[in-house]
Amino acid sequence: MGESKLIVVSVRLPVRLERTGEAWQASPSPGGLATALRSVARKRPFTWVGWPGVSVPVHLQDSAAAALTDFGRPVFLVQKEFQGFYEQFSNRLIWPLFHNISGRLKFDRSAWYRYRVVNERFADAVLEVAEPGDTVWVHDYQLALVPRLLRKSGLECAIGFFLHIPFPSHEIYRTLPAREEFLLGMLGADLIGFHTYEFAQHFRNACLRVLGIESEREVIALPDHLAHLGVHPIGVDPQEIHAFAQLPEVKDEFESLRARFRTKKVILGVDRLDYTKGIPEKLLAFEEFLRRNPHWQTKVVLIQIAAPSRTGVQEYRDLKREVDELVGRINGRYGTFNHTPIVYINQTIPRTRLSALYRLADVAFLTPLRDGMNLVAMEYVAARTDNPGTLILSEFAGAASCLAGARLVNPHNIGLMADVLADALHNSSAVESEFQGMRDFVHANTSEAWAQRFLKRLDEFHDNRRAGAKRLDAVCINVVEPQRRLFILDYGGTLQPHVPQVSEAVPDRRVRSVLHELASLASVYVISRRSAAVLDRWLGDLPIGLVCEDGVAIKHAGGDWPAMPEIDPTVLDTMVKPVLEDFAEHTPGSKLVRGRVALGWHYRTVDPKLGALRAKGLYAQLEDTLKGLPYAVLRSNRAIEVRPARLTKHSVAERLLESHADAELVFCAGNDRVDEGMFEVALRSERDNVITCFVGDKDTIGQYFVESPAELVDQLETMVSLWLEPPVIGSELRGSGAAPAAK
Ligand code: ADQ
Repeated sequence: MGESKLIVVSVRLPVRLERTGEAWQASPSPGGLATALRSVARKRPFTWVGWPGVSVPVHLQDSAAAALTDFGRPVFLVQKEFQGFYEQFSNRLIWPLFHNISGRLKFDRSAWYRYRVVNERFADAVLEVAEPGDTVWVHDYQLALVPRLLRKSGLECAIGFFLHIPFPSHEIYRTLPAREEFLLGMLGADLIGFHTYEFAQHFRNACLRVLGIESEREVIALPDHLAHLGVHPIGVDPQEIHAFAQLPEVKDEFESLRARFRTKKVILGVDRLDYTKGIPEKLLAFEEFLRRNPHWQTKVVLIQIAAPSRTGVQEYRDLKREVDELVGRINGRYGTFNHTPIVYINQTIPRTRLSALYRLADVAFLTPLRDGMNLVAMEYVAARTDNPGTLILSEFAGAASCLAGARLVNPHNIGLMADVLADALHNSSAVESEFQGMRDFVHANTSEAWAQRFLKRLDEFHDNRRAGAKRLDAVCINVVEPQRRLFILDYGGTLQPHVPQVSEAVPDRRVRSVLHELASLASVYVISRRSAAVLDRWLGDLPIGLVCEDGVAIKHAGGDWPAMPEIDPTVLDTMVKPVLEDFAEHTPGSKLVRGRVALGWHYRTVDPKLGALRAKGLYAQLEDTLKGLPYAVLRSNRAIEVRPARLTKHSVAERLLESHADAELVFCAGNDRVDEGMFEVALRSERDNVITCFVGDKDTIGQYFVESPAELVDQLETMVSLWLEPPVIGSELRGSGAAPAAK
């Protein structure tokens, strides 16, 4: 195997693809990401996966791919896909939502469908070029599902994901209809990078509130791996910006601009024409500044460069009209024969030219309503090598958390921005020491350093990865050979999804049928929170064992329930109840729940953050209070419960293992921490074949996991069919060739 390669996946390949007749020509079109990856790409084999930026008819895709060989692996999209995936779902839903732009969500199911399909296409393209040991780095919100798709495929690579835009607070994120799948998509990565600590915390919070995953610091634990969260603010390339400034044509341009604006102060705005960039707010603030400061009216000019962007989207066309009108109004009101207050250029201009403008401007005025980072702020700092300037920057740009010498403004406060502008122009000799601090940051945190640091951390995490649970796949595990089998299956959340109403928790036809079939091949026990009477009604006609009230009594297949145990309530009433009452009183939304043998504190409707915090404290206190007594303190899904230790699932598992001492295969499935107590017992039993399977997306001590009860039922069905029709000797299956077994 050769040296491992880096595969970068982004929506666009850094290329311009042009067609002449049936032939294609590709030329580089480097953006910020390509620049950032330059030095990394020199050091190791490198491939880029992305869309080449134009629609390519199917019959010409081979020739286009050939023209693109040196640039990467193209993913071709037809117009419909592009429209749904890119324009609709990515740019009309995720983009405004993640930038806190309120308004009605435009969730369109067909666009979401396209988004998923296109993400699958990107993942497939990666799988075609990836080899074990490679590193895959996926970029941005358009491809959020790719990390998980790659992980699910079993790819043995380090997977990184970087979000270039903000991650919103959970109140906003929760409104996204596809919120679970989108989060889980990103969580497929080993390392998820954000520009700021705030965005990373928002993401962590969303994992807690949307998926119910509690996390420690910057690690989200999933069944099969750890997803680390990293704060990696992107940078620019100061050397390149400096080199631009040395070009003769740039020097000439700078001199001619300086001569033209000799008697004036220059304020500069450079933005994509995007509604998140706060261009109307900036223009209104400039207008207000002129109104409040008449003496500046002919002595200051605002140069606003606005690169056309997403012109196919209605919101962007509306913005263009709004900006055109504002510029017209302000220039009409404050312009003279010799002076135009706003020089407005609605074009993408060469970056060399931008560097001349950065050098010219006394003030850079950048007022995004929300921005992942804002590279223009950094480019401005990097360009001002000889004299400092004033950077007025929105506090809602990620860059505000890195550039300590900037004057921060709230872009929604027009009057305040006008005052800050006036102050900046009055005191235009910017403080050199403050500016130097920003220069130091920009030089230390270049785009190349950003890429190198991210990849270094990604490789470290991947090298130190723990062996997580594997996805349960009945075909690949050795379920065929053992002949005596014991199945211990939790019910709610494991065989059947959790539902709020008991009446809806009735087992469906598939569950009953698979239990029935399984019972002819194994000893099967179903453990549930429900009473003996309910379990009898639901499952009593099947030839299986039942365990009621989470461990209170066992009824063996074909037998009767034993007498239900009576317990002395003294400990629960005198030692446990007062503690739980105290916690319930101080934790709004939580409550005490009394069972026949147990006392619980439930916090399902408590704010998840508060609930997790209190649960930790309560657990520790109860453990301490009950030390040495035969009681168990159990943490389950958003509940803490105390019950006699002999009436727990843990003790049921011990008894079942004892009474089935000859079982060669023990299969145990559950969906919360209490069920993991059963896993421990099964794993400690040292049988030859123990399979513990967790249902859900949280961290587990189980060896295997499935995502949902439906997936578990699928796998149980597969096991049954493997036993009924065992594979022939010599097939790929391990443990094949066993005869169908009797129980
Ligand atoms: P963008 O939203 O594109 O990027 P930004 O960070 O400001 O925003 O980068 C824009 C780039 O385009 C800059 O390099 C700038 O020089 C250039 N540019 C802007 N206007 C131009 C014009 N008229 N002509 C030529 N060039 C122009 C997304 C996120 C950001 C995040 C970046 C990088 O929205 O928040 O900083 O990715 O992660």
